[in-house]
Amino acid sequence: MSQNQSAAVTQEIEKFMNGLIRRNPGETEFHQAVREVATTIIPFIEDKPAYKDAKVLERLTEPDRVISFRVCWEDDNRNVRVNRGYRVQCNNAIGPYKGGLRFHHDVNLGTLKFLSFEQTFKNSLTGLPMGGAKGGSDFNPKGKSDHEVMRFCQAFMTQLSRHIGADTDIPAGDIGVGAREIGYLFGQHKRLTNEFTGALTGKGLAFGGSLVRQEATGYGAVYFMEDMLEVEGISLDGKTAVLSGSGNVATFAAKKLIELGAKVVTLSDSSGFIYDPTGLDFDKLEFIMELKTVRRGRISEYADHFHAQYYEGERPWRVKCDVALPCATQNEIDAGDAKALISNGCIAISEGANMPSTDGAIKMFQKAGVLYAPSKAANAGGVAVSGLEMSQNSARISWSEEELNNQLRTIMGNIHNSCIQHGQDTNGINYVKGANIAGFIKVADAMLAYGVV
Ligand code: NDP
Ligand code: 2IT
Repeated sequence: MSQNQSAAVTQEIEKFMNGLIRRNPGETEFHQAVREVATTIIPFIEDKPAYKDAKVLERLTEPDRVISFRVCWEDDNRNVRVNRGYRVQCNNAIGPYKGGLRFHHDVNLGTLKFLSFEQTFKNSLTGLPMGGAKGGSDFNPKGKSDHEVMRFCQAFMTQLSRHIGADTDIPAGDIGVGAREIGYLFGQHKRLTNEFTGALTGKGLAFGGSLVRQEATGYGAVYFMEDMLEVEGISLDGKTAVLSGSGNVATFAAKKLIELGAKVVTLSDSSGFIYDPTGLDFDKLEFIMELKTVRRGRISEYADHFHAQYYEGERPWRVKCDVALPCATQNEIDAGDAKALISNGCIAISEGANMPSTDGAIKMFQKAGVLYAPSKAANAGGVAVSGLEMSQNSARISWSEEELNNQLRTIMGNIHNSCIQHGQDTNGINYVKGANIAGFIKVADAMLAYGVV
C-alpha cells in the first residue's frame, strides 16, 4: 500500500515538474530550485486538500510579477553601454517583497526566478513579515571605475524606483552589490522620490543602515552550523573549516568561525582558491576584506602576501576538513566534490551561498549522514537583519549591536528549531524537508486566507 502511495506521489512530482519545465523553458536553475521544494512539499500536501485544491504550489511557482527593463549608461570613454535589468516579485502573501539585487555577467531571468522563489521560503522562515523577490542585472562590475558603477546604479534605479518602496518592495545587496552600490542606488531613489524611507536595506550606518547587517549572513550560517553540531554534542572549537568565496558572506563566516575556535584554511574567488594550512586569523581576514572591497583585487594576492598555496581554476572541496561552508555561488559543489568532502571526513555543511550544492551533491550528503543545512535556512540571517533594518527605519530608531546580535542569534535558533519540528525522517533530521515545509506553511496559510488571487 505505502509503496503504491509513494509511486503515485513520485508520478505527481514528475507531472508537476514537466508542466513547470514546459512553461519555463531553459530556466534550469529555476527548475532545480523548484524540484528541491516539490519533492518535499508534494508528499506533505498529499493528505491536505486545502493546500492541494487551492493549487498553492502552482501559484507559488508562478511569480506575481516579472519586470524587465533596459539600462543605458555611458562608460568613462563615453561609449554607450546597454544592459538588462530585472526585478522578479515572487510572492507578497506575508509581507512586502524583499530580496537582494545581483550584478553579475551571468545573471538571467531563470537565475532571478530561482533566487526569488528561494527567497520567499527563506523570508518566511525568519518569522518576520517579508515576501520574496530578487532582482539585478547582467552588468559586470569587474574592472569598472567607481564613476562607471555610479552611473550604472543611477540608470538602473531610474527604472527600478517606480516598482519599489518601503511598503511595496525593498531590495538589498547580493553578489556584486555591496555597500558602495547600495549607497548609489539609495541616493538615486531618494532623489527621484523626494522621500527618505527604508526602500533599500544594507544601507550605510550614516543613512539608515543597521548595525550587524554586514555580518549577518556569514554569522548566521555559522550559528546554524553550531546548532546542527550541538544536536550531536559536537562543538566547532578546533574544527578545520573549508570555505569558498571571499566576499561579504565568506569573510564574515570566516570571522565568526575563527572567533569560535575553528581553523579556516581556504577562501576563493572566481579565479581559484587559496589554501593556508596554518589557518586564517583576524589580520589575514582584514587583508582579504581590504583586497576585495577597496582594491578589488584577486584572491591570489593573498597567497603571494602570506606564502600560502594558490590553486588557479579550482574549487576548495578536495581539501581535508571537518566542516564546509560554500559562500560563493550556485552549483559550486557537484556530486564529485561532495564525494571528496565525504571521503575526507567532512561532517557538516552550512550553505552561505544560495543553492551552492547540486541535486546530486545533496543526495550524497544525505545518504552519507552528513549534517546538511540548505541555503534557505542557513543563510537567512542576512535578510533577517534586513527585516530588522526595516523595523528600525519605520520606527526611526537604531538598536544597539548587542540587541541586534541577540536577535540574529535567536532567529537562527528558531529557524533551526523549525527545521527539526518539520524535518523528522526515518533517518533522523532532514533539514531540506524541515526548511521547505516550515517555510511553506506560513505563506500557504496566508494565501488560503486571501481566497483565489
Ligand atoms: P560578493 O559579491 O560579496 O562575493 C561573491 C564571492 O563569490 C566572490 O568571492 C566572488 O568571486 C565569488 N563568485 C561569484 N560568482 C562566482 C562564480 N560563478 N564562481 C566562483 N566564484 C564566484 O557576494 P556575497 O558574499 O554577498 O554573496 C555570496 C553568496 O551568498 C551568493 O550566493 C548570494 O546569493 C548569497 N547570499 C548573500 C547574502 C548577503 O547578505 N550578501 C544573503 C544570503 C545569501 P569574484 O570576486 O571573482 O567574482
Ligand atoms: O539572498 C539573500 O537572502 C540576500 N541576498 C539578502 C536579501 C536581503 O533583502 O537582505
